[in-house]
Amino acid sequence: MMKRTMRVPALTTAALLLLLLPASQTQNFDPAPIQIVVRNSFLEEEPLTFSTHVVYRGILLGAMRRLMDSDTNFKFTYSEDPNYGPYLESVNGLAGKDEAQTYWELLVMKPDGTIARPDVGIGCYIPSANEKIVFNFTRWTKSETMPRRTAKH
Ligand code: B12
Repeated sequence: MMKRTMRVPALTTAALLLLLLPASQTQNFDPAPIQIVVRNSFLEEEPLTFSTHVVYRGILLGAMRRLMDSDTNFKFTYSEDPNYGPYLESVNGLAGKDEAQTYWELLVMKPDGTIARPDVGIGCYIPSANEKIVFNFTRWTKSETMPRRTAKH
């Protein structure tokens, strides 16, 4: 009997609290839709665009794997760096080559059109909803490798 009278007010209070929470404080755990754009900076070709998603706070590599499993037009390979994790080696059969100083650069276009160059790779980057992840096949410049031991780029 005692238990019953304690429970009802506690539940009511919890329900009331939920109702009173401002929308800004309720979290959205939905998957985030993103696009993956594959671009070769040496060719005039139209970039390829794919739609996929990341799970809540999921990493880009997860979305790439999901896309590769569901769409035969998107393939990639990566190697495992002992310090920095997954390094994107090839996309759709085209691989970066040290001798030619080519690599797949990771860029991100935000919904407002601004382009950023993440300072982490595909295994650490956590995309936000509606970002366009751009894999840009390009060549690195001397300034990117000269300050090897000290600088960031
Ligand atoms: C040179 C360099 C590059 C060159 C490497 C070319 C080459 N073959 O020499 C190029 C331009 C290709 C490059 C690319 C990228 N890089 Co870089 N790179 C460096 C730099 C300046 C020096 C690395 C080096 O030569 N070390 C000395 C050698 C002897 O050691 P090493 O272990 O053999 O070095 C290898 C690894 O560092 C690897 N590598 C280089 N960059 C990256 C990035 C990732 C994510 C991985 C897994 C491996 C990796 O390539 C090196 C040569 O084989 C470092 C910063 C620094 N000062 O250390 C950043 C650094 C390692 N790069 C970084 C990043 C973020 C990237 C990119 C993701 C940038 C982008 N947005 O596109 C891409 C990788 C994209 C991909 N395909 O996965 C970050 C990594 C941070 C992190 N925790 O993930 C660093 C620390 C710079 C930073 N922003 O702080 N990079």
